[in-house]
Parts: sequence; structure tokens; C-alpha cells
Amino acid sequence: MATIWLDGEWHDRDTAKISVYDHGLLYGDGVFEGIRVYAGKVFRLAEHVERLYDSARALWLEVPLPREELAGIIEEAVGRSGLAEAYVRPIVTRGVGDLGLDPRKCVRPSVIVIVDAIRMWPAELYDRGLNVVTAATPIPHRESLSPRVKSLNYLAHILARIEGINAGADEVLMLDSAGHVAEGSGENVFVVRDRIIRTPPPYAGILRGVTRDVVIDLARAAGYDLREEIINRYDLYTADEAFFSGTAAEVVAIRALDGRSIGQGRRGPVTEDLAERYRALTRG
Ligand code: PXG
Repeated sequence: MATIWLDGEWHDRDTAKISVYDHGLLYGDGVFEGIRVYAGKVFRLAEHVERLYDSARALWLEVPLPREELAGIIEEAVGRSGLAEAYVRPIVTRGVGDLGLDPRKCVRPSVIVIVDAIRMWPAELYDRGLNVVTAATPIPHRESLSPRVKSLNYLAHILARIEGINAGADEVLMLDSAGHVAEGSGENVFVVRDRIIRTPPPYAGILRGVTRDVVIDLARAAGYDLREEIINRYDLYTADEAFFSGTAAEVVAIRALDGRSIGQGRRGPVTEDLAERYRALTRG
């Protein structure tokens, strides 16, 4: 059952409410995380908590409780939910203020932890790979709202997702404002050519995905040459394979981009190998 912790109190879906004066709602002023639970265990909890606090710090937002305490609340929320497979959404908002931007008017940030069922893509998409189009909407510039901040402003990614929906695609590929390949609307991206795996570096201005870091470690441990380099659409069009990684998506192949087949136009052997290693780590 959905279980929600909100500023010290436990709620269900119907009773968890926040103020219309919360700057998270008024201005998107806040940060969040998306975490998976596998077999009752929170996957990579410390890494997600670390990223949440870094996101908050980058916004001059102080999370009003220590990391260990938040981690404990997340664990307790998962326990109370009784869900073995779940999705955890911690959120920190600037809190209740007035109808002006000034964050100093917000007395105390609000902390929310939602635990709910995870909805997954159909298995068939994982077997076949995703049909992807490049979105016209770029991700925000790294010196505007840094894409490394997992903030409550997801509109560029949502606009890109809308483009994908209207094009009949499964997912979109987003570029940065220089036109380099950045990420999916909720995933990081990898390309494979001659068994060399490449993925854009976080300093180029993308979200440093927790799943991305896990995939990098798994790939290197398996002996692959994995490079963090700027990549272009050319590299995808000429790749043997390409795939996305993400908490929700896990490891999923890209079978086509912009109407062109990538490699053989289906999930390739390197993607399959890494998806299996990821599955073994999370569910094995
Ligand atoms: N890039 C972006 C822009 C993301 O939002 C990732 C990469 C992958 O990061 P992780 O840490 O998950 O490996 C994300 C995270 C959803 C959903 O419901 C997905 C994300 C965030 C919120 C919701 O699909 N993706």
C-alpha cells in the first residue's frame, strides 16, 4: 500500500497534502529522487541520498534533517508499505512562503517520502528494444539550471517526452544546447561500437544517474572498455548497439533512432550481457 511520510507524520495517498503556498508548487523550488526497492531492499540508498543532498546544496536549500535520519525514514517507509518491489520518491521543497520568489520567506523546507508500487514497461519492449526519436527540446544549459540537480523543474524533459508521444515513439533522446547527445527524458544513454562502450560525462551537463554508475562499474568489471566521452547523434547512427539506463528503465536497448535502425535493429549482445548483469545484481 502507498505509504507517505510528510514532515514527521505518516499518511496514505488520500491524507498526504501540502500547502498551495509551498514554493515547490509555486516555483518548482525543490529537489527529489527516484529509488527502487528490490525484494524489500532499497537499491543504492546511500548514493541516492547523497545526490539528493547535493541537489539541495546546489539550490542553497538545507535539508532539515541529517542524511542518516532521512535514510532511516526511507527504510521505515518501505517496511510500513509492505511492498517488496517498490518505487521510493523522496522530495524536499523550499516550504511554505509567500507569493514571491524570495526563498528566505520560506521558514522551513518540507520533506516528503512516498513509497508506492512501481509501474514497469512491458517486457516485450525490453526484448525488442525501444523506438526512439531525437527531441527538438534541448536539456537546460549546465550554467542555467544544472541538469546535475534533480530538481522539481522537469518541464524540458516533459516537453521532450510529449514530442516523443506525439511522434509515436517509446522514448526520446535529448541533446544539450550545443547539440551533443545528453540523455533520455529519464535515462542516461550509452553507445557501443566494436565492443567499446561510450557514455557522456556528467561535467558535460547531464544527470549523473545512479544506474549509470552501476552500469559503468559492471561493464568495467566484466572487462569492457568503457569511456566517458562527449558523443553525437552520428555515433548513435553508426553504432552497433545503444541502450538507456535508469532507475525506472533499468537497462533497455534502443533499436531505432529517428526512424533508422541502430546496428541490427534489435537488442545486441553487449546490451543483453549488461542487462543480465544488472538483473543479477538487483534481483539475483
Ligand atoms: N537522466 C534524467 C534526466 C533522469 O531524470 C536519469 C537520467 C537516470 O538516473 P538514475 O539515477 O535513475 O539512474 C533520470 C532519472 C520515471 C522517472 O518515472 C525517471 C527518472 C526520474 C523520475 C521519474 O521514469 N529518471
